[in-house]
Amino acid sequence: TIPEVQTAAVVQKTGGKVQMKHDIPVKQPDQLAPGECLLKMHCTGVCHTDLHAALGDWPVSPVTPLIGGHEGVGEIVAIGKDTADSPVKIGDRVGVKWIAYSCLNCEQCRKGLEQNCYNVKLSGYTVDGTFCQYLVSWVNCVTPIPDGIESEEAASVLCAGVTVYRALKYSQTTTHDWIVLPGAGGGLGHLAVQYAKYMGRRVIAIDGGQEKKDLCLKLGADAWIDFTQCKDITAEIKRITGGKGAHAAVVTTASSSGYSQAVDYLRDGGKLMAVGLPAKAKLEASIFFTVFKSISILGSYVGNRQDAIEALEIAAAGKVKVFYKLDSLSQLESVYDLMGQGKIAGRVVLSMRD
Ligand code: 8ID
Ligand code: ZN
Repeated sequence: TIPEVQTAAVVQKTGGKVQMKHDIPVKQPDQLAPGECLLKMHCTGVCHTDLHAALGDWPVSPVTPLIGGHEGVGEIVAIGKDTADSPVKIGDRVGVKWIAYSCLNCEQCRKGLEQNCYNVKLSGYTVDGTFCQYLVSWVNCVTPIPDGIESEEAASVLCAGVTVYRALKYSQTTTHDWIVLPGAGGGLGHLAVQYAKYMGRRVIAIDGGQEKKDLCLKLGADAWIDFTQCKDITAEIKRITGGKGAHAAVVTTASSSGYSQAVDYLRDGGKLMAVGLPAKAKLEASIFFTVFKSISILGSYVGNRQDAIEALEIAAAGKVKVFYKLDSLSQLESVYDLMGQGKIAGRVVLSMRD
């Protein structure tokens, strides 16, 4: 049976605290529109994007009251009546990603750029997200979770995994190329290390502190640089790469400092994949050397449905593992505190199972 109300983690006003609310209405099966489905959530990862949303520090504001969260896994318990050609059915385990809904009919969708759909809905930003027990989603936009991967393991693949998988896929690098990963010890970064190694790249991991160093090296990074200690990151990367610099960088830091030397440490023809979303920062790069070195700077924004399926398949095959600490939904506020201080190695996943 589907309850009338549920528990969710709510931010009333951006910048405020997270409150656990126990009286949030659950949309009942007969209220679902065609194409909608209702999920009973198992768990959700906590992404740094959720913290940006809770703080309201981005140039585009989220809805309030805000139920955040956008890397969740649950089970379909109802589908709206008159839903035609649903690719999923009641009982299926599915994932919800940042792109809650894309129309699949506009120019961007037709080109496969579903992230940039003109009618997009964003989980935990423009529509309710996964920090709840029951969530309305859309049958065409949920991601089927393959057998052979636990929900808790799959959750963070749906944002962190998909995002770095796509950034690497479009980095125009090849086997044995050097990729620099600033933010390598964080949620996105630690998966980037693994997807990059799976793709046969050589990885220079950059982050701070012993725990993240141990994690990155355990996950297969070829070299490590501690940004809190290294005086000259460009020189160190040049040294590691035999004087030439790296072929690409996938920057996943939530602060702008991770971007600062990228154009300097890339070799000629290098690609800078911009992924991390510091609040108000500008990208600082020498125009002269961007041109003179034929550098490409590319923004990479989550991924489409196909990217999600591919990223999950690789994880379900055991090639990439989410390093996570399991907690309960009620701990979200303290997770944000640690995240803000850069103290989380890997991810935190919150359980909604009873
Ligand atoms: O589609 C996208 N482009 C997308 C998708 C998902 C998330 C973008 N993001 C954005 C988030 O909004 C956030 O701004 O990517 C950023 C990273 O998200 P995350 O991986 O969830 O955050 P985290 O777990 O806090 O990891 C960030 C890591 O960066 C390190 C920190 O120590 C932490 O481990 N870091 C920082 I902050 N400054 C650094 C620096 N200068 C640094 N590492 C190296 N050099
Ligand atoms: Zn995210």
